Amino acid sequence: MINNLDSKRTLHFQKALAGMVSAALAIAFGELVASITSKTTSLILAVGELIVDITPGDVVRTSIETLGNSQKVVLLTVITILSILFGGFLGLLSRNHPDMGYSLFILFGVFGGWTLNRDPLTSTVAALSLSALATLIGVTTFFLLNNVLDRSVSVDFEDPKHRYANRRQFLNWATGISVAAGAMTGVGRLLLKDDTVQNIRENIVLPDVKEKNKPRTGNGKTSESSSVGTTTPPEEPGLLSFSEMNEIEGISPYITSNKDFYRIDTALRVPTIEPADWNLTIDGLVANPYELSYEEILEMDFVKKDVTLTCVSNEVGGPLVGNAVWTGVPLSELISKSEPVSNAEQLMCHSVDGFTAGFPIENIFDGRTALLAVGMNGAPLPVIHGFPARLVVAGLYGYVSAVKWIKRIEICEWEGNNGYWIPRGWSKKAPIKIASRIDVPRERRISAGINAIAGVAWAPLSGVKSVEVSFNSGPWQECNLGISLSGESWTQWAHKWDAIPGKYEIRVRATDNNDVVQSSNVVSPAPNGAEGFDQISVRVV
Ligand SMILES: Nc1nc2c(c(=O)[nH]1)N[C@H]1C(S)=C(S)[C@@H](COP(=O)(O)O)O[C@H]1N2
Ligand SMILES: [Mo]
Repeated sequence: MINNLDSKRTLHFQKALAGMVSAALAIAFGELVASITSKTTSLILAVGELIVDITPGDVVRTSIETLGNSQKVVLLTVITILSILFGGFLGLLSRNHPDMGYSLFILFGVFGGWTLNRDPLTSTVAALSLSALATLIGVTTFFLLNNVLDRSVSVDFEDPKHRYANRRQFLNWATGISVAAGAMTGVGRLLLKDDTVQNIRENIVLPDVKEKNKPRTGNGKTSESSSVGTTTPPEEPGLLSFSEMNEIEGISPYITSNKDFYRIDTALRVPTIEPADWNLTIDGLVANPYELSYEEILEMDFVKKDVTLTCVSNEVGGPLVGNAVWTGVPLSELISKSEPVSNAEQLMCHSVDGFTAGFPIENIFDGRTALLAVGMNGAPLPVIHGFPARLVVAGLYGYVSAVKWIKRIEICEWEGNNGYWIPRGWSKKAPIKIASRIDVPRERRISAGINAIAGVAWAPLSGVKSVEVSFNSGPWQECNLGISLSGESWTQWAHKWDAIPGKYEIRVRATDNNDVVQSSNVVSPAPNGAEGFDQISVRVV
């Protein structure tokens, strides 16, 4: 009797195992194929994309918009585990309802194919073939394993020797298939490390720039990559040079290096694009739609501009902001050439991975920097920042403007045409709000004496006029400002503090060149950007 119960439980476990192993093999096949060819994405990624897409905007809009790299890995891992567990469930189900087990397995494959087909980089043919093959492999494995099991059951109580032999045979199979699935996934991961695009990128030489930023000196970190002129910057009282500012330990450098620049996007796998296979289409409400290749873009006249880019999801004091030197072609030239017609109101920009962002067409003609950028801090755009080309529009949050891996600029009307984040609860018009951040001191305990309080502030497009700090809600005290080359980029600020022992709450606020003072209202990032004063607590000992 005990023996009977025991083997029943074992059988359940084995049925579940058969389902899990079969699902794992099908998934692993999908991973392997997706890494061999760029014609399709993987089944797991496709399901991940579906989840990111359908997540209701107002529930988790912030967490999805700012989905970090580690969260992406967690998401994909959870999907993989759940899919394998579902396979286990189908295994159990097939014990009493084999037809249902197999049908659901196939349906699972159909669902996978449907999600694959949604992926903008996967053609319908590729989606159908991959999902059909993966399902076939999964179902066949499931069938074979079930057969081995059923054989072991039929002889179960007659001859223990047989039983064990069959059980061992089943476990050997299950182990073998698991190892095969693991190996397929592993090989896939290795193949994915393909650095063709990275190599192409590294060998690109960006052309020289005709129009330059105003001269700047002093910042050793950026002298190579940014436009260094011949005159020295104006010696305004109260303005600290770049080198003086950058000497303050812990302050954000005036130029954020490519490796330190924040990254935000919905891409679960970074699009890798060979410039030779790529072009940019400008069409829609225009008299002269046209296409541009990467080569053609490199032959145009380039400009180089410092622009601060920030994410609407950045919390007060948060890290999702950076200032870089962008090289590229003014959008005003590119769009004028397409001859927009009279009801042209919006640039709807599409990326190769299906992301979209739209902003008013007047923003490219109102004098601000609005670029099709191919260079970042003197180098071709890093792959994660949109190689081969992206948009950078001063004064607008990234989600309405800064499309990476761009492939199309569609000129359209304002009404009825919405970018990716708009139906998900974010504002359609999204100018960057005035903000300031305390970078220094980083420690919560500092020693008495002279200390620096320092950070960055931004207020596109007018620029930062002044920054003040306040101790324990006391009077606002004016800070020293660093040099800022235009209102489009941030300004470093610093305050020399002769600290005496005690506990301090330190707050910062900025004022822009239109005399707009940063407000103390606390506002969360959704729907159009955070507000409030950044604040730190320090103890002076
Ligand atoms: N293709 C694509 N471009 C995109 C996004 C995206 O999800 N996909 N996110 C936008 C958002 S929300 C921001 S804040 C900026 C961030 O650019 P970065 O990663 O280079 O800092 O890219 C924008 N461009
Ligand atoms: Mo963003």
